[in-house]
Amino acid sequence: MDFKNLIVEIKDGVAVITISREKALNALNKDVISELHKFFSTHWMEKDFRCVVITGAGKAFVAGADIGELSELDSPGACRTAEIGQYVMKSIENFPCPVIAAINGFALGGGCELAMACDIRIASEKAKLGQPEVNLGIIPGYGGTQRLSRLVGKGMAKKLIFTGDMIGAAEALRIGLVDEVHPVDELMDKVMDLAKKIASKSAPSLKLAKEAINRGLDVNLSVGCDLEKGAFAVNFGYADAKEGLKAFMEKRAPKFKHK
Ligand code: CO8
Repeated sequence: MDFKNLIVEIKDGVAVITISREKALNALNKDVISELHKFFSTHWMEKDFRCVVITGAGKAFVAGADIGELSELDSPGACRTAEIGQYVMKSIENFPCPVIAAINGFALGGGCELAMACDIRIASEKAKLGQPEVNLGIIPGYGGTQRLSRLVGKGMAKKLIFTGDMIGAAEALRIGLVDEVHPVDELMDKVMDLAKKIASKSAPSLKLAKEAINRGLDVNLSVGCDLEKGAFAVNFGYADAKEGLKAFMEKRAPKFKHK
């Protein structure tokens, strides 16, 4: 698949997507959004990888939506732009394998929203995160008002969104916006270790676990446990479940076929 703004490398069961629009700190313009859409909507039945990593080229993860493009929008245009961007964020959130954000630098506005649509966020010590939209007289539009409060709680989300302040990686870790922080030169090794470990598990069980967690967060505990029960039952229809359980009984490592 040919992209102008994404570099995609697939190795050891992991697809690494590097957003590469360095002159604008990887800002999400229409082309980047459309290429992300292309990747996440056409790889549903992918056999070559079982985990995805998203990172940015240069000193930024993603410094936001493209401000030049935003400055041209009227109200219907803003609605459509938010709709398309949110659709892409949801396609990442619902992608049938785990997606890790490797936050190498600035993750601001739409960049922070992109990271929040991923399953796990790992940051470098130099990362800076925030929702600075109020500084531009606008609000987040790619799900930030919704996902940030779910991740860090209502008060902290309001503080970040109302002030537009950037926070460093240590503070992001403290409030639960990122899950791990590593020195800059170790970031990708740590992320790849985690991604390869995840990719070594059974693909159907990763997919079912991701679905159960995501859907469960939108419903009450009792309905969530019902969802889990259904997913648990479905899981037993896959050969990998038989293999994993059998391998334990036979005191050997499982050989998952991802089906
Ligand atoms: N959009 C477009 N260009 C950008 C962006 C951006 N978000 N961020 C940086 N750039 C460009 C700069 O204009 C500059 O270009 P040039 O060299 O041509 O002047 C280049 O990238 C390098 O940037 P700086 O020189 O500013 O680099 P610094 O290291 O001095 O500063 C910062 C880095 C602090 C990250 C700074 O660039 C900055 O503040 N950027 C804007 C951050 C921001 O406000 N992001 C939020 C944008 S709004 C948003 O994301 C809304 C999401 C929802 C949209 C919903 C659709 C309706």
